[in-house]
Amino acid sequence: MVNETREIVKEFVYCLIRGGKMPPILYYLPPSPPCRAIMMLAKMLDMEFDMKVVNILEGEQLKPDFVELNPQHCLPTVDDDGLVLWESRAILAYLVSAYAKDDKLYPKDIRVRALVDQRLQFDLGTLYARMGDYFFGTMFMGAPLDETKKAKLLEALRWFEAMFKKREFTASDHFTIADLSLTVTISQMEAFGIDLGPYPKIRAWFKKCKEELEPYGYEEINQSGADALKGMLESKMQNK
Ligand SMILES: N[C@@H](CCC(=O)N[C@@H](CS)C(=O)NCC(=O)O)C(=O)O
Repeated sequence: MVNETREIVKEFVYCLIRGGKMPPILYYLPPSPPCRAIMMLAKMLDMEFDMKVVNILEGEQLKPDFVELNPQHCLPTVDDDGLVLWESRAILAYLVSAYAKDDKLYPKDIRVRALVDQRLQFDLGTLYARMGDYFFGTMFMGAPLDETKKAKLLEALRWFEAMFKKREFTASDHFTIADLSLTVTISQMEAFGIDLGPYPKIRAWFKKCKEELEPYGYEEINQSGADALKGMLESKMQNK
């Protein structure tokens, strides 16, 4: 009853200040890398979410209500007034398009946007994917680390290094959502112990991205999450 009253008051307040629209709901878990990208973007856009923790370590994402919402049962998931989205990079693009005051983070210029999209997909399908392939089996299940998977990850890092020929950031001369997503990936692999020494261009770009994100929770949201996952990985490796 107390909760119901609280919800009614909340809706009433939103009616008054936002013409009736409730803030989007973000289903998340703080250390999750793709969730960290969304949380930092929310700060950059100064937007509010109704934040709902789903503890995937306890299997909460498999509860029927959540699977009904997102049959793929992954985090982050956003519900914006009935528009339900998952895949963090698609969420980043949507949130900028729907809530940013300009298009700087996801430029409308089709040639720049093409590069932002390519970089985002490189992250999703190659860089983040190869990092996960190398580390996550160990981090979640204590499987032995596989050197052939490490070689694939380092190959992707060399490709990423080679992308910094013309621009300061990955897709443009300014920071975009491609940099945000890739910063989370690079910070996570650095926390896991990948040496960025052989990649000077990645290191220079990474430094600039950290400066860019410093006011938007880089340490509290991103680094603390990266360190938490590093702790999980190390504890599984010690138990070997
Ligand atoms: N490509 C997805 C990855 C989503 C993902 O794998 N999320 C993990 C947490 S980091 C998850 O929800 N795992 C639980 C599950 O899939 O059941 C994205 O960027 O959003």
